[in-house]
Amino acid sequence: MTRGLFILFEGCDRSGKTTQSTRLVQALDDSGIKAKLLKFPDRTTAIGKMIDGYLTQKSKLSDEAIHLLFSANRWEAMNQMRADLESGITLVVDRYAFSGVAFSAAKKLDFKWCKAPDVGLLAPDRVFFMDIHPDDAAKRDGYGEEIYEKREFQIEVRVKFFSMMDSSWSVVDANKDADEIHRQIMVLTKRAFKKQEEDQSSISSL
Ligand code: 2DT
Repeated sequence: MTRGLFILFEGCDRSGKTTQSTRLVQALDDSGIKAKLLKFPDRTTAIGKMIDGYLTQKSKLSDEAIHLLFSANRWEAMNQMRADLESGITLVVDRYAFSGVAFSAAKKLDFKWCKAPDVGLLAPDRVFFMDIHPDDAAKRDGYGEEIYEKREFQIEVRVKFFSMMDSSWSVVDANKDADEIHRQIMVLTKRAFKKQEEDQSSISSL
């Protein structure tokens, strides 16, 4: 049994992550590859509901406390994610630990401190960074409804994302047409499957 791949979409708000991750899962399903879409924060759990209250500005939490809740929200999904990957299901994930670090470090929390609670989480095989300048994102529908959707802050978040990139990341121009982006992501995803077929690498950790 070959394991599934862990494919992650990261990016600033309104960069099209949700649209593209949904389309990727559909396309994988259509081509006979079992795939599941996950989103962080998962607002359906008890921890996720606390996060949702904070994001929609119904409740207040310290920067440190919300950071740890975001991390705990990933940890509570870990056993299921591992089981899925081991059973051959590919996981397409909309935001993860890099969002956790980028958003909290943009609030000036210590970078190393921000990374610490996520150490040991499953690591993605490929990361697609949906890159859009915050000025362009601000023109998209619904922008500004949540706590972090402010221009200066998003610019800082984008810088933090760039500081965490390594060779497993691909920067995707999120200003392009959605169909064109989807085609590019399919090419990169097929390449990732081919590489996994050759390397047979096991799931690694952050
Ligand atoms: P969505 O708009 O994608 O639901 O994200 N965030 C997210 C953090 O600050 N830390 C995290 O660990 C994660 C996963 C990014 C909601 C907002 O929550 C931010 C935007």
